[in-house]
Amino acid sequence: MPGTIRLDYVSIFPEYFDVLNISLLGKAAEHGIVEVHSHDLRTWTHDRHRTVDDTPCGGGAGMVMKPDPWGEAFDELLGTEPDPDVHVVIPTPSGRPFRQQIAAGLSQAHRIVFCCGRYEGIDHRVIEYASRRWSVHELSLGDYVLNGGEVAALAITEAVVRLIPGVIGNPDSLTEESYSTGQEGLLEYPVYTRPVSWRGHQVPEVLMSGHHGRIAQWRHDRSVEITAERRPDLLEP
Ligand code: 6GU
Repeated sequence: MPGTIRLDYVSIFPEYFDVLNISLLGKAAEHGIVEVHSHDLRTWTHDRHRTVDDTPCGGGAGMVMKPDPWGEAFDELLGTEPDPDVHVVIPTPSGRPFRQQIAAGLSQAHRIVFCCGRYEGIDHRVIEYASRRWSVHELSLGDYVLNGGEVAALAITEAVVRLIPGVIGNPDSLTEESYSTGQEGLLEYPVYTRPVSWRGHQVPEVLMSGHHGRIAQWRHDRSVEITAERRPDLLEP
């Protein structure tokens, strides 16, 4: 078995990460492949109201997460020594687009700390400070806005953990998938199972023909067709 990966989540809603104890990820944890720890950012506040936010310097709407609780969270979870093998993931709609290739890279890590911001974001000095010590990834799931980084951190976690050897039973389902992840640049073709006739809808005949070459050609054609319709950007040279 390859080494274990430790995942830490820092958030003002640490209960979001309770779901990691079920499903694929729960099994990975049971087998000792992953170790999950979630933390309440307010642990690292010292005032009566356990304040984690403040008004933005320069004015404007919303609130910004104060740097101090994050600094103390880093001190406790990571110390202050630089270590490029430690990965710090900061989900943010202004991050780089999260892709399968980034998931594959993170699946080789031994340590990932997810920093989940709320409000209008985290004081930028926190990102500067962490970037000087660890490998920081500001990542976005796509062009829409979530209220906080928690749901994004869960999505990123699932994409990463399923790539760790031993987490998915059937390794073929991972290699074939390169087809549909944007790695090979095409979306997945439609799939069918029995019965061949269902409520007046038929399984395409070619799939029942036993001609492997024709089946592969049909699937490729459908992939190109669906990609052209839904993600024409993936077909550009
Ligand atoms: Cl990573 N975070 C937030 N808050 N919103 C998002 C996102 C991330 N990706 C898309 N929208």
